[in-house]
Amino acid sequence: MFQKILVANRGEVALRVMRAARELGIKTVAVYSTEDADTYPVHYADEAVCIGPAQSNKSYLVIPNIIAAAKNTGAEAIHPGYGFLAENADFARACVDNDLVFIGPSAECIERMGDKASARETMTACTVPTVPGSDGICETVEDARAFAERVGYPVLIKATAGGGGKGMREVHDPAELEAQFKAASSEAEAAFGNGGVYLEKLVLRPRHVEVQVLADDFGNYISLCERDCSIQRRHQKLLEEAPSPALTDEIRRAMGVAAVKAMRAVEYRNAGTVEFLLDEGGNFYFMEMNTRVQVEHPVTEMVTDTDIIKEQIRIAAGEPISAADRVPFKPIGHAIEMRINAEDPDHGFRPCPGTITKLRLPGGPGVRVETYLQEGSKISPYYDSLVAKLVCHGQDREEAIARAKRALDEFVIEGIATTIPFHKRVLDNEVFVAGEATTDFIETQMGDLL
Ligand code: MV4
Repeated sequence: MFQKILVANRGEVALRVMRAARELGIKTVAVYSTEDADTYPVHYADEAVCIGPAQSNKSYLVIPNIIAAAKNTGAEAIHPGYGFLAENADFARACVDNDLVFIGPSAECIERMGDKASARETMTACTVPTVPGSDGICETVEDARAFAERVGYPVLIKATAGGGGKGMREVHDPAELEAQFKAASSEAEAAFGNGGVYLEKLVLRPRHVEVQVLADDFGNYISLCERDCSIQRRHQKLLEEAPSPALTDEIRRAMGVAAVKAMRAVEYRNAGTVEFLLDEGGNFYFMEMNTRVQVEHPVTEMVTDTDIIKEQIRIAAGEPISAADRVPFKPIGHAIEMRINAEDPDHGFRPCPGTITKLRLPGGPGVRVETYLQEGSKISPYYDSLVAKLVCHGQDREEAIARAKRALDEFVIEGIATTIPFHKRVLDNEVFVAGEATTDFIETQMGDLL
């Protein structure tokens, strides 16, 4: 096992990783921008190294500074958290080139899954279901038109360098195809420097269901069941739950098998997630593979009684997954995560940086709060607005919802606006309570918020 690791991140995830390391008897090194000098994760770490000014592209995204911090402190491995450099193949490679272990998959896997058209081709080749569409990039409008006619309208044009919804265009009428193709391609070129697009049949009113997988050096590939992340606004997830209320045991099993097949096909190592779209007929299709640990991992931890971050560290150190003797996993009860963002839901979710003047965290059975906040904490305008995650577990979905409402009522954050009032409304919504929310939930059910 490692003696010391560096955490290349900030905020709640930096703290989460350090807590796991400490339980494993590993010393931790924090890196921080001048803006974050006085935050809890920096104080919590055994050592801390300043890597630059507030702007991420001068601190948390500067690969040489982070590598130097690791070398100078004698860290043996780097955990990237999520966001920042977590899915940057150059960073994974820079670690390896400097004799540091990157706690995540290989640079090759990151690269291969980062290109969405090639990820799709890889999945089709290993018989993981994909939405009918183009095999690879559509070079010309004529290409796109041929595929659209084959699979039938409506279709969705997607950027191969995209993901997370950027550079995506729906086409409902053949007459719009050319304009939307050109728009998607130039948007992708501007955003990613890669104008490549591909095409899929549009799945109507889908749910977003993703499977958490762990893979070690000993050939163990295990599925930790799924999360339902259908409650999103402009591709930002707001509430996630496990298990998905939309899956039967049969679909759950089939989706787990498909996810493991996807991971094996690319010889994946460490923790990863396979995203699927689930249609109204119970059919599921591969969307993307996320080659990092995700914000919503705690709901999976709660329903599988695992510590995903500790498993990641064990795997990276060449040890077997400790949960490997507990397969197949069957979810235990139900868990819901609510993202508490420093955003004002009454004003289009606009970011609300500021100082926390009062803070009371909820507690009691089945309640977990992931946060780096303390009374007096300043929420910086330089970074994303996630300030806490409230994760509630119950014996069943009904108890998890009741607990989540109770915990939200206990939660006091003064000095900034947060998404707490939004979550209270979701938990009271009849479509959500019935377990029937699809990806258009916020638009169709919370319309008055927009
Ligand atoms: C789709 C789709 C419908 N049909 N693909 C959005 C981001 C990217 N991960 C894939 N996305 C979608 N792909 C086909 N063929 C609908 C979406 C989509 C979506 C997916 C998951 C969660 C929220 C979403 C919101 C809008 C669109």
